[in-house]
Amino acid sequence: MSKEKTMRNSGKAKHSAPNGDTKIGAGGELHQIVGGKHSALTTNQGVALADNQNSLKANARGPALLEDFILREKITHFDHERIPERIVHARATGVHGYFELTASLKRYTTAKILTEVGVKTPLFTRISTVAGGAGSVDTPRDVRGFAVKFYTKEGNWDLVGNNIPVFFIQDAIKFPDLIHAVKMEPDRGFPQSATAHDTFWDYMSLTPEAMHMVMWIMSDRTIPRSLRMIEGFGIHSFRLINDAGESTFVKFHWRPKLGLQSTIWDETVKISGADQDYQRRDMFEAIEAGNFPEWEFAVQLFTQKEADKFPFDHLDATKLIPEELVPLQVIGRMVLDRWPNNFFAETEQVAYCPANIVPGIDFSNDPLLQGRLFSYLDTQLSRLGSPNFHQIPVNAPQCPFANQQRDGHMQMEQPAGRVAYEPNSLSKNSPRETPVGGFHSAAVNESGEKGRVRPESFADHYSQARQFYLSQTAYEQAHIASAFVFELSKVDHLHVREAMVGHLLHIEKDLAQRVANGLGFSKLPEAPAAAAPVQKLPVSPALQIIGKMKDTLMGRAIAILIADGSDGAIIKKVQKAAIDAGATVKIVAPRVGGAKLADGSVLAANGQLAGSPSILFDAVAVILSADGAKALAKESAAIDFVRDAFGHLKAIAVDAGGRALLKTANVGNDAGIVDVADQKAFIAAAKMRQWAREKSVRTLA
Ligand code: HDD
Repeated sequence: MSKEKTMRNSGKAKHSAPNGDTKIGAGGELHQIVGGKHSALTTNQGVALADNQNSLKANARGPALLEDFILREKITHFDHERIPERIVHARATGVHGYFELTASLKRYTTAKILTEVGVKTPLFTRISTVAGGAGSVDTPRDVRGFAVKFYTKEGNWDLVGNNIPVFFIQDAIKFPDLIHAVKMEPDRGFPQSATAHDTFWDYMSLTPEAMHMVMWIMSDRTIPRSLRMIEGFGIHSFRLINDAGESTFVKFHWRPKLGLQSTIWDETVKISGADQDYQRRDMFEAIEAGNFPEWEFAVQLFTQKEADKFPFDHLDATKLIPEELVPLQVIGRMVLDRWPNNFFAETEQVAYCPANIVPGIDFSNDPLLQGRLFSYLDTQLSRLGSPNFHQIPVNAPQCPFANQQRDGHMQMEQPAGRVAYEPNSLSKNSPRETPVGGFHSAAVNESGEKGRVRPESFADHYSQARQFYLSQTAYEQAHIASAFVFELSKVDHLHVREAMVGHLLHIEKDLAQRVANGLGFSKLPEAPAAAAPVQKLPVSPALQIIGKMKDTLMGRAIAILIADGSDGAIIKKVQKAAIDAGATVKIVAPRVGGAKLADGSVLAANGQLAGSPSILFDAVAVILSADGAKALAKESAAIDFVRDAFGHLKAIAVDAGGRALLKTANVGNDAGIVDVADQKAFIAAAKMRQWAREKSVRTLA
C-alpha cells in the first residue's frame, strides 16, 4: 500500500460544513476551519504533536511500537480519568454564584459574611441526589443535597444541607447502615437511586426515629419540578458568636424565589426516560438564558432559654423548628449565575465539609453534626487522593491562606525558605496566630457522665411526623399515602410492609388505613410500642408545597404543538403571551425542520414530537388544522402528548384542531382546557396545576 493512500484513509470522516474550509492535517485528518487562532497541540511535557491520529507503527500495517511516548501518555492519562465517586450524592449539578447580605446579624456574630451588608461573597453550589451513582437519572424519588461553599474573606464556609429540614437518624454512627440500606442491594446491583426496595424499608421499619423524614420523602418534595424550585436547609442548629463571646443558636434556610414546585409521580417516572439529565439541563438552560436562579437566605435565631421550652430537642436532627414557633428572618440572597467551565474540575472535584466554618460561627452538640465533622475530610482524602485537595481551584479559599503544612501528593505550592514550623524565630514573615479575629470556639460548659447514650429528649419519634402530615393539603396527603403504597408494594417481605403501616398508626390512623387498603391488607397491623407519647402539635402550613407554589410562569416552560396547516397568527399570540408572562416557549412539531403553516410559511420547531413529550413542559397549547389533527391522530406520541398533559394536571390551550386531537385521545374537558383565543385565561391556568382534575385521572390512596 502506498504511503499516500495510507494517509488519506487514516483521518477523521469528512462532514459537509455549511461554513468554513476543509484542510487536510499532517496525519491526513480533515479539519474544519471555523476561525480563531489555534495553539499547538502538545504532550503534557510541552512537545508539539505533528500527528494526533496515528500511533507509531513498525510499518504502515505493522505492530505498534512501545517507544510511542505520545500514545502511552495519552492512553495512560485517559485510563486514570475517573476518580472514586462519592458514596452518597454522586449525581449532581454545580453552579457558581454569589451571596449578598441584605440585613446584618452584627448583634449575634462577628462573621463578616453575616455582618457586611451589600458585600457580595462568591460561592459554588452543588445540588445532588443521594442514592444514585454519578451516571444515574436526575429524577428518582430522592432527597436533594444542597451544598454551598462560600468563599468568604475569612476563609471558606461550607453549608452542607438538604432540601428537607430534618434527617433520618439522630446519631452519625448509624449513617453507614442507613446508606447501605438505601443504596442498590449488594447481591443484585439494583435498584439504582430508588428507595422502593426491601433493604431500605426494612431498615426504616426498624428505625422509628426516621419516621419524620420518611413522611417528607414520601411527599412530593423528593420529586421536584426543577432544582430552581426547591428549598434548602442547613438542618442542624449551629451557633453564632458575637464580639462579646455570647452565642445564639441558628438554623439556616434557603427559599427559592420561583417558589416550590414538584412533579406528579407518573410524570417524573416518564421524565426519567425522556430526559435523564432533566434537572441538570433545566439549570444549564436557565443560566445560559440569563434567568439566574435565586434563593432568599433566612435564619431562625433562638437562645438556650427559648430552646428549653420547645416541645422537642433542637439538637435532634430528626426535628425541625416550625416557622410559627421561631419566625424566619431573611438576611440575604444567593444568585447562581455562572456555569462551571469544566464539570470534572469543578462539580466533581469540589469538596464540601460541614467542619469548614469561619470565626463567628460554631457547631452545636447535635450528635449527627458532630460525626459529620469527621467524615467529610476523611472522604475527600480517599476521593481526591491527596491532603492537598484544598489547592484545587474550586476548593481553594479566595482569601490569603498560609501555614506550615507541607508536601504530600500533588503539592502545587513551592514554599521558599528554611522554616516549616511555628513558632520560629528565624523567619521574619512566616505566618503567625491571630488571637483577635482568629477562630475561637464558643466557650460552652460541658459536664456529666461519659457514655454511649441517647438523651431522653430524643425519644419522641412520631409527633412531628404527625404534625407534617396534618399540615398538608388534601391533595398532598393523598400523594403521600399513594407514595407509601407504591414504595411498599415494591417490598417483597410482607412483615416489612406491615411494620411500616404499624408506624403509620402512630402518625395518623387514616393514613395507615389508606396505605393498608392500597396494599390489600385485610386488617390493620399492630402499632409498635412508642418510646414517648405522641403530642398534638399545631399544624404548620409552611410545611406544604402547594401553599408555597408561586402564581407565576417565571422559570416555567410552555410547548406549542403544531403541524402542517397550523394557524401562524394564533401561534404568535400564544407565544407572545407566554413569553410576556416569563415562560420559555418551545414549538414542537412532527419534524424538527418545522411545519408548513396555513399561510404557506415554514415555522421551524425547537423540538421534534417524539423527543419533546409534554412531560417536559408546565403547560401546552395544541394548535392544529383539521388535516393536522387527522394526521396526528395516528401518532401515538401526539396522543400521549395531550393525554399526559391532562393526566399531569396541566393547562391545555386548544383551537378546533387541538380539540379534535383531545377527542381522539379521549381526553375530558374541564376548567384547565381553554380556548387558544383566550390567551389570558390560558396564562392564568398555566400558572397552577389543575388539582381539581386529579380525581378524574387517577385513583389515589
Ligand atoms: Fe453527608 C456528602 C448532606 C449526614 C457523610 N452530604 C454529602 C453531600 C450533602 C450531604 C449535600 C454532598 C456534598 C457535595 O455536593 O459534594 N449529609 C448531608 C446532610 C446530612 C448528612 C444534610 C444530615 C443532616 N453525611 C451525613 C452523615 C455522614 C455523612 C451523618 C457520616 C457520618 N456525606 C457524607 C460523606 C459525603 C457526604 C460520605 C460523600 C461525599 C462527600 O461527603 O464529600 O462524607
